[in-house]
Amino acid sequence: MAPKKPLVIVTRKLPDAIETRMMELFDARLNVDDRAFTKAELIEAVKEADVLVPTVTDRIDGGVLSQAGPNLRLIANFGAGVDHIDLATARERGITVTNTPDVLTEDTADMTMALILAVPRRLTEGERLVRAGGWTGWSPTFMLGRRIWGKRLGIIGMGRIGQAVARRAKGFGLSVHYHNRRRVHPEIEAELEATYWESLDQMLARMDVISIHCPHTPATYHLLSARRLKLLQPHAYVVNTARGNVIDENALTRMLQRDEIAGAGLDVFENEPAINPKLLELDNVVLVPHLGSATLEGRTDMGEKVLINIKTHIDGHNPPDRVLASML
Ligand code: 8YV
Repeated sequence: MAPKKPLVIVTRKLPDAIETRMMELFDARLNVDDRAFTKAELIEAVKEADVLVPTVTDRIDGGVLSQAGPNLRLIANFGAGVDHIDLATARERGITVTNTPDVLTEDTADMTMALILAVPRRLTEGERLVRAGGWTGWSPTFMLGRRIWGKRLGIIGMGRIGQAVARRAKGFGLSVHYHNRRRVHPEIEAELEATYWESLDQMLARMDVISIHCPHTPATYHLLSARRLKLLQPHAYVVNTARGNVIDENALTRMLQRDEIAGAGLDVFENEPAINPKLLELDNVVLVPHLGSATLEGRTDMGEKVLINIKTHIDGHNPPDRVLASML
């Protein structure tokens, strides 16, 4: 008799090719309706599953994990960020957590670059005007934005995505500056012609555009606090494709309302899908519904990573993308 296949519970609808392979390899329970699990449903899932495949929309906190059944040995997250999972409790309970790094780097960097261009060049503001029938014709002083070429970009978090953004930014004539826990390898710094700032405060005060690429951890919660946001120059732009909680969204909104900074491009928010309603009223912001990695190729590659992590774990090996609580 063939050995029993492990029960893999997937909390959201994944690309078809990934779901089909899940069905072939495992006793997979899919969510074809794509309705987010309630807390009670998550608890039921961790009680039963051998492997849970959650996404950013599932809060796998201590309350959920404390109810996990003895079979749950792996949480194979669909996504790179794991701030929705209580890693310390997972470790205590001997549950391995994996994620999907690398494969979403280029897509997220593209989205970042799109925002770095869209906000100063007033792209969505102009688009709204045209659609509303408000365009009365060209004029030399109509809807002037700000030039990107020759400006300074300050990257917070110079990991894979930060570096991919830096490469693109160089091509657009921005000079690259960064703040990171650790200075990157001198060869990378030389390739990117990047200037390292040990002091985030010092960097913030000197940049034209700030882009966030660090994970959300207890140490980076509101890293851009009201105090730090005030260090920015009034012509500066802020772009965030990392996690909403890294910026104090209310403080940012107040500064945008008062024109204390020039604009913001946001793909992530503190309480997704809720957005501070005052942000919706502002013209100097571009708002995107967490689409950083949302390409068919990216989401399929993320699914492939999930499959590999589950398969290697089930076959008794260390899955390649283990997340350790100590990494954060
Ligand atoms: C994903 C992301 O779409 O990978 C991440 O951390 O923020 C997104 O690109 C999301 O996490 C899927 O769970």
